[in-house]
Amino acid sequence: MNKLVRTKWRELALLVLVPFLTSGCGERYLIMNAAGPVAQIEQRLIYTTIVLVTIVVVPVIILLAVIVSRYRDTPHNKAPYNPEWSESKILEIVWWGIPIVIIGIIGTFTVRDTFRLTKPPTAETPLTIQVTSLNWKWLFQYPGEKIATVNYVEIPTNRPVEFVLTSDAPMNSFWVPQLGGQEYTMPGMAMRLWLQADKPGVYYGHGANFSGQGYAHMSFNVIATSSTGFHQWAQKVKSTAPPLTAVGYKNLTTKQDIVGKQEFSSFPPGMFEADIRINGGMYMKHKLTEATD
Ligand SMILES: [Cu+2]
Repeated sequence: MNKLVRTKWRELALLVLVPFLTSGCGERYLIMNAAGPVAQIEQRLIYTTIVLVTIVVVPVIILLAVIVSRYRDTPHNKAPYNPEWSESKILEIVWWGIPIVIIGIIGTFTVRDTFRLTKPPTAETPLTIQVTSLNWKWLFQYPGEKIATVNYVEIPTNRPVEFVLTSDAPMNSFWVPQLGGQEYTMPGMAMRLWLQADKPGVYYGHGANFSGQGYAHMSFNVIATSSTGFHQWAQKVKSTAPPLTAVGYKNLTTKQDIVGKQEFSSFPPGMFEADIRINGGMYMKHKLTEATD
């Protein structure tokens, strides 16, 4: 090996090793740092799938290497050569049977968890938050507290939150990796996503669907605090923030601005439902949980 090639190999090794060794398995991998029951169920499903898929993938890769090295065309190859061979019942059973069983197991777990997550994760009284994706911001309305926020959302811990999602702009997707999987926001439709935070903290959220120019700025924080902290915060917004008027909402939807955090002490009643109707759609078929609080 000449010197140049050796240097190249060393560089390549560093390139692969440094990010691998310095990243650890820490906070950076949000999806593997579940902070609530929904994300925990999904994380378990991901691990189960990884294990089951490994049962197929690893032997196949090993077999590939073995076959390539054993049967390759070299002058003194001693590998058996059997041109009349046509079938093997045992092999057919192995390579059809094992994948079928594995797909069956993954499918069973996936269906079970999918149905489980369409319901509130725990028995506590849920909190409803209506979410609208706009160009290039997120609007959150609290029908129970009658307050609204832009680009951040505060929730109580240990209580299921029912996010009802729509869009008054291109389709987007609402995703808070540490709390659970994503759900689409679509104009004229109301979609439902149950999430819950077990630990107080600030959780990163982002639009998970490319929706155009300002998409990169569509991130928001989910701030989870105790029940008392949440009520104090709601009271503070109620008493200090300006109201969101119909004109103000129109500005939010029509102006394609990138804005920071905002909060509002009130909003025009029925705005969320009207927004879905205006976009030619219908409200969720299933009755929403009564807004409590
Ligand atoms: Cu749809």
